Formats: sequence, structure tokens, C-alpha cells
Amino acid sequence: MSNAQFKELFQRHENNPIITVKDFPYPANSVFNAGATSFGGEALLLMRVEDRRGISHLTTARSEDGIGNWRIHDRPTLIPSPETNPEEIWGIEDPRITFLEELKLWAITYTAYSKSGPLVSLATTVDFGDFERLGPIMPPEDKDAALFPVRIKGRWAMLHRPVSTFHATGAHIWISYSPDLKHWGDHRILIPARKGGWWDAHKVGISPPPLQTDEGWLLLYHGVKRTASGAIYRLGLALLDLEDPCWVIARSDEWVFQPEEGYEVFGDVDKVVFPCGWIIDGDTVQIYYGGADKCIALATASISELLQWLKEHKSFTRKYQTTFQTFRGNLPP
Ligand code: BMA
Repeated sequence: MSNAQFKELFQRHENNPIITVKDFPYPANSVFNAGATSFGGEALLLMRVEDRRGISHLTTARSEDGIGNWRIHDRPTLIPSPETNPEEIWGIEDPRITFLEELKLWAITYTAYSKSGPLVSLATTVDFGDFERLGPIMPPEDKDAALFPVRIKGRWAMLHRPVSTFHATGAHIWISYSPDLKHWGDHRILIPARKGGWWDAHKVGISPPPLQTDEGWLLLYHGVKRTASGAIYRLGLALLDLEDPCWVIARSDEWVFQPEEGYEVFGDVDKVVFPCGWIIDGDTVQIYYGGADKCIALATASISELLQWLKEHKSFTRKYQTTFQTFRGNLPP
């Protein structure tokens, strides 16, 4: 598979990067890693903005076509609130937005940077003006959380990425369940980081929220490879069973998108592509990703092409369910 073929899966927009701090109505160091959704007939981004102290907050941008003429909120939309939520003392980061049809609201999972490390917090909104904080839902260290949009067999489900001090095994994508969005359990490892020289050895994490397709839940996830000159953040695909997402139907061996353009390779953190949101329009998905922790860029892809590619490139043909037991003895390499 050549890089040219990867480019056919994801087309970078010619105006990339589509948002930088130069577009900002107030001073900031960087804008990146934005959650995305359709709101009021427009594209809405909830962007991670790092201020000039190094602390992140979230700010909305709206656009009719999701490409240009972004209307950026003239001040931070959701700021860390350490007085009420001490876990937000060092900022709030990397939001993933899921519309929960049943509750008629948007749920936002984000990283709260606490004195004990990053953790997963949840807030809800109906208008992206006022937000209700539900507080921390996973203790540190945990991040890269995204909700499924519907209940699975009566419970809410969430992907997330805890990190244990037992580093030997790497940091993996887990799935957990909740009756009420607040109390989470039935935790299990879903997509393990591979080992050795793999592009997704060491650390993996979900990127945008799971996307419901006829063939299963489509996942776009990031994998981190450590090299002598630092980490490289690339993207891969996986597919989960629609009825029971504990079952992994497919996972790509190869990455499908990687830092190549200048705005992806050079920034505050070099060689990072980091999507937190995508917006679906028929068969087209618009993927909003952070470039090198400095800017926001856009790529588009065809969902049917992604599914077809995954079918042809998956690393195994049987479904597997990851449990603690199989994790020890019976994983893909
Ligand atoms: C991850 C997250 C992202 C960031 C990436 C690269 O751990 O913190 O916010 O984009 O590292 O620095």
C-alpha cells in the first residue's frame, strides 16, 4: 500500500489549516483538537484553545459549510472552573461531542487536567452557551473518552483510555457501561496497543466518537509510536459489532492517515494528527483534526470507502472479544 493510496482515503482540504490563532478574536497560543457536531443547520466546533499561560479552555466556532467563514466566539466558551471543580485546575482539553437523541442533548466528554493527572469529565448542553457539568466520570490517569450515541442493551457505553503504572503492557482503548452516564462499570479492554515496532505500539486512543454504520460501529483511533526523535501520532480504523460493541470485527494493520504536511509535522508538538470530531453528510465524513498541537485542519473521506478498505485490510477475520483473560494470552500481535 503506497502513501498515494492512503491519500485517496482521506483528502486534506486545500485551505488547510482551516483555523489558526491568527483567526482568533482574543490572544491565544494555539487552537487544536476540536470536537465537532451539526448544530442549528451549521457545523459547530468546540475547539481546544491553549492560552498564553499554557492552560486550555474550550471555544466554539460555527460555519455554514464547515470549511470557511468560521464565526469564533469572542471569548472562551467553557473555561476551567477549579473553584467548583478542582480537577480542572490545569485546564480542560480534547472534547468529544455526542448527540444523545434519547435525552435531546449533546454530551461532551473532555480531559480535565487535575493535580493527580488527566481524567475524564462530562458536561451536557442543549445550546452550546450554557453547560451542565456532571464532573469526573473516570479517575486519573484517563483521557480520550467518547460516548456512543445510543444505549447498548439498555446502558450507555463509552470508550476511553486509562493509563496504569504497569506500563509494560501499554495504554489501551477500554469500553465501559453506565445506567445513568454518571456511574461506570463493566470495564474491559477493547483495542489493545500493539508492541514492538508497530505504528500503534505503546499507546492507542479513540479519536472522534464511534460512527454508526450498517456494518458496525466504525472507529477512527490514534496510535502512538515512539521514535528517537519523539512520538508520531497516526490514525487507524476498527469496526465493532453493532449490537454488542465488545466484539471487534476488524482492525487495520496499517495506519490510514499520518502527519505529512508542514502544519502536521511542525508545531508545538511535532508529527501529530489528532481528530476529536467528525460530521457526517450522507456518505461523506468531514474529519476535524489538530495539526501538531497548533492548528485545526480538515480532511474528508467516503464512509463506504473506509469500510471497504477495512474489509480488505483487516488483520483478522473472526470477531474477537477482549477480556482480561484473552488480553493475557490471545491477542493480535
Ligand atoms: C495527547 C493529548 C493530545 C495531544 C497529543 C500530542 O496525549 O494530550 O491533546 O494533541 O498528546 O501532544
